Amino acid sequence: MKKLIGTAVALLLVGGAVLPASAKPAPKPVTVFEDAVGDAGNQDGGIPGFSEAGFDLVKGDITQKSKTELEFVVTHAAMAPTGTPGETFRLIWGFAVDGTQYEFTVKSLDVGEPDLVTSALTQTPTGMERLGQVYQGVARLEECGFVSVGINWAQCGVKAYYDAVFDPATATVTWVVDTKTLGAKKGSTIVGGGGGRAATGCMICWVPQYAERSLTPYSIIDSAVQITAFKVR
Ligand SMILES: [Ca+2]
Repeated sequence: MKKLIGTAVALLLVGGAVLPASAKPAPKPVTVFEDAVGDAGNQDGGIPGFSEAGFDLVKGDITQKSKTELEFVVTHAAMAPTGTPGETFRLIWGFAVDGTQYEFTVKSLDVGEPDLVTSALTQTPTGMERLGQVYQGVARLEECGFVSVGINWAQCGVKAYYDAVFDPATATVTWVVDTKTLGAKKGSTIVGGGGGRAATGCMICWVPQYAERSLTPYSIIDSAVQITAFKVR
């Protein structure tokens, strides 16, 4: 019996040795929000054409591509062959990493300009380095606080810009962010945003450009809520 066990152990060792070294499974996306199809238009009420134009949120996934990279993918019900309309509409995703509020603002076309509201509040010129340049697909990352200036403003400071890829074939927009800029490390959790966005009805939403800094529930085209937390590995 003893000998038999010894043989079995030897076989196991040999078996282990021939396993390919690259048996690591591919990173799996985690769906952190879902939304109904056909409700894009005004305040989550469907208006013909808005879904086809690429404003109808369906779901959002986060995938940990590596120790230092997180991929964000937002899937829509449909998308025009040219992507969603560019400079005049924005996709906003407010979230928090270990309690710090952040916000992505994503658009398919961006003409670089200084951020006037942020600049006025912080007295620092933000985005000046982007003046006059045209970008195809961009995701702007901001860290957000909340200040009272007569009325309450959501105050956000730009942290970084990332390339955003609009893919009409899959009706998705994808961007990859480094964990360091997000202040995320192993064990960090990414949850839906509160902070200055909490009262606007937009945790995740498509809005016209004019409403970007003065959101009310009346300016939202389609919105979703992130209810699933993502845990950084
Ligand atoms: Ca939707």
